[in-house]
Amino acid sequence: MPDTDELAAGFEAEFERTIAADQRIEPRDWMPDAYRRTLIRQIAQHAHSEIIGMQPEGNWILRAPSLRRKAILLAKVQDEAGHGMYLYAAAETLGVDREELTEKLIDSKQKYSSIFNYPTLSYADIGVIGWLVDGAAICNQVPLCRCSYGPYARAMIRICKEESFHQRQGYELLLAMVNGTEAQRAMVQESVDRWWWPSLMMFGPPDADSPNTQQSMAWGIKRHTNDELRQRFVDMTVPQAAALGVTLPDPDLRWNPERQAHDYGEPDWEEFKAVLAGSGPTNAQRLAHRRRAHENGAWVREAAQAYADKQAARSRKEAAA
Ligand code: BYC
Repeated sequence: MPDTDELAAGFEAEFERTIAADQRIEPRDWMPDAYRRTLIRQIAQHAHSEIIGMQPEGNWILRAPSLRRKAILLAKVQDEAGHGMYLYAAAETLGVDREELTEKLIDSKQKYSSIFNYPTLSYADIGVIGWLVDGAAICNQVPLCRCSYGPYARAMIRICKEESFHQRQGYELLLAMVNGTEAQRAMVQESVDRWWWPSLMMFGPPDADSPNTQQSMAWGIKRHTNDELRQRFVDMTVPQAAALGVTLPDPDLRWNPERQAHDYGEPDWEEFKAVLAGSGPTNAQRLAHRRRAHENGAWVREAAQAYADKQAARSRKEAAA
């Protein structure tokens, strides 16, 4: 019989083999604690982002300018709720429950994406969030469909399909606005000016300051570095901005024929750190709203628990009869 150390070494070797062969780790498989912790951190942060991310756009549902625009926005915000649910479900396969993750979010012990700490000041922000924020999300998330952890990778496939749809609806809205009045065009440009830099920050700190990238890439959780994905986003977005007739607010942005990529300016990393530390323009408001929603939902959780208890008692009685 192998002793405990031999068994542990065997499990670890199997894990390493699976990662090296680019196959998926599933919930039943042995995995190192640090791999599990990294996934819980990233998936929880991702789920929280989807849930908090409903707030900036939700702010415009009652003020959407037509029934069609309202229906589109409602559907998009509902999709974000669905993404949050898939992701909490993926996190649960790692042994944490949603209640615990929600508590951590509202106690500020876990993060959510920096981007949702900025306010939505005009209706153009709805189009720009779809175009830039969902656009950045797609660049970041498509490679996550190949993440080494099966449940996360599978959740990302559906999420990415919906995010591409969101990006197109945002772009379509902006196309309508830039083909409208001078005031509408100015509204779009003003919104792009506010969202451009925060969108670049979504990809995380520069590679040199990213403590998790190297290990996450070795484990196949991340497939590209933060800077690689940021570059991909800039290159994808520049021609889309030209087609819309808007200017991206970066004087250093230009095509570099040698690199076959755009050079671009440095985001304000001090601002990024301040937002992560909780002092962004809407951090306090977003968390207060989430706390309120959680408290207001207490009766739903209690009712669901009472129903589950009743069903369980009935099954026990039937089994005993
Ligand atoms: N915001 O070592 P790093 C959406 C944290 S929602 C906040 O590079 P990592 C949508 C990072 O967590 C889409 N925190 O980390 C929804 C780490 O924290 P710790 C949201 C950030 O994990 C509604 C520390 O900084 N997408 O699309 O290797 C409406 C050091 O960073 C951020 C995801 O969540 C940030 N921007 O890489 C519309 C994607 N960046 O260790 C749209 C999944 C970094 O101090 N996540 N941090 O606790 C990822 O791909 C990776 O976690 C990241 C960061 C690329 C974001």
